Amino acid sequence: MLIKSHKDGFSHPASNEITPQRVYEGRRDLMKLMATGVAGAAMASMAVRDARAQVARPGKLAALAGAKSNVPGAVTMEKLTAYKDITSYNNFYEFGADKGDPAENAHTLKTTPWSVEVEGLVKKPARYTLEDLLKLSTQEERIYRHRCVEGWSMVIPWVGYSLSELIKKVEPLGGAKYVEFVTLDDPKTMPFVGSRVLDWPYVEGLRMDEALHPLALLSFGLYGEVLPNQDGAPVRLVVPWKYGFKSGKSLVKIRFTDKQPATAWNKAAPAEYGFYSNVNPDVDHPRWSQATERRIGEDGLFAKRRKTLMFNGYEPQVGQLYAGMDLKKYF
Ligand SMILES: Nc1nc2c(c(=O)[nH]1)N[C@H]1C(S)=C(S)[C@@H](COP(=O)(O)O)O[C@H]1N2
Ligand SMILES: [Mo]
Repeated sequence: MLIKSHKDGFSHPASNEITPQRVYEGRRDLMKLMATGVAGAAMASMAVRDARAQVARPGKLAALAGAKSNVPGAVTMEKLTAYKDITSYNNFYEFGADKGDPAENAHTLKTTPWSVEVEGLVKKPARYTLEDLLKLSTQEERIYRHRCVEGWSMVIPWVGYSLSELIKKVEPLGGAKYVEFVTLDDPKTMPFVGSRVLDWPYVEGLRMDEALHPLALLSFGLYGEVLPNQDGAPVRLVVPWKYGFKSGKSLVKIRFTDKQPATAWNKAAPAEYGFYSNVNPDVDHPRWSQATERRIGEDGLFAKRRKTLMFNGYEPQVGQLYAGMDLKKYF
């Protein structure tokens, strides 16, 4: 059943007890009720709830509304990972290599002013300010599974719109076969870009048809709020059928090219991280199996690892992109 009990969602806790996740889930329950036509007095409390949420938000993040998505596969009904886990267990090497480092260090990231340069093989190269980007298309909520190559996973309610919306606006030329994503490389605000783990800036890439797939998301928020810095503020990519490292954070440049981009992890360890990096339980990492995953938040004593799904469960939507390709060779 989709409808949850009222007990947890609609009680009236003191404002200091409200976490972004509780506010959000209350709203989510309400939306489900409204969809079934059962909403009543609960609606009136929404404004109050929102006002309280402003006070209760620890990071003082602004609300970012996302309409429901109609893109097939864009909303999984699986249990959401807690806001706290999504924002405190991160990979963002510019701020350190431990999972807790980004939450601790990324407050130095300066997200205003911000702009994204669109260049290369396009008819309309342009520099988009963040404000331009936010207005470019309708923000939607996408609830995606997120699978890190290290073997853990989450379920994250992102807010954003399909990357294809931006691509259509800039009109790629016929010769554009790939898209390169360059992320911020600022030694003044990012303490670890001097480290030699990676060749900075962090660069990622997609084939043009992958970039145009409606599930490839340009994201500005999560849990109905703007992205916290540690999750890639103010704008990042989310490619749900690929390992997490394909989803570059804090994007500053999008470049259209005729050659497969040299990507950060592929350059650092080509035998371990391929260009495609589609989630694939049958292709192990040279140092560990990819057959199963640990869902963050489920790590109690009796928690079982889950089976990892082909293309992270998005095979019905994206399988066609790879028809006839040897996925062991093009891993
Ligand atoms: N710029 C940049 N983007 C990045 C990374 C990074 O280190 N730097 N890490 C990647 C990896 S390995 C993962 S799993 C995801 C993590 O995103 P999250 O912390 O929002 O869950 O971001 C990806 N994007
Ligand atoms: Mo990752």
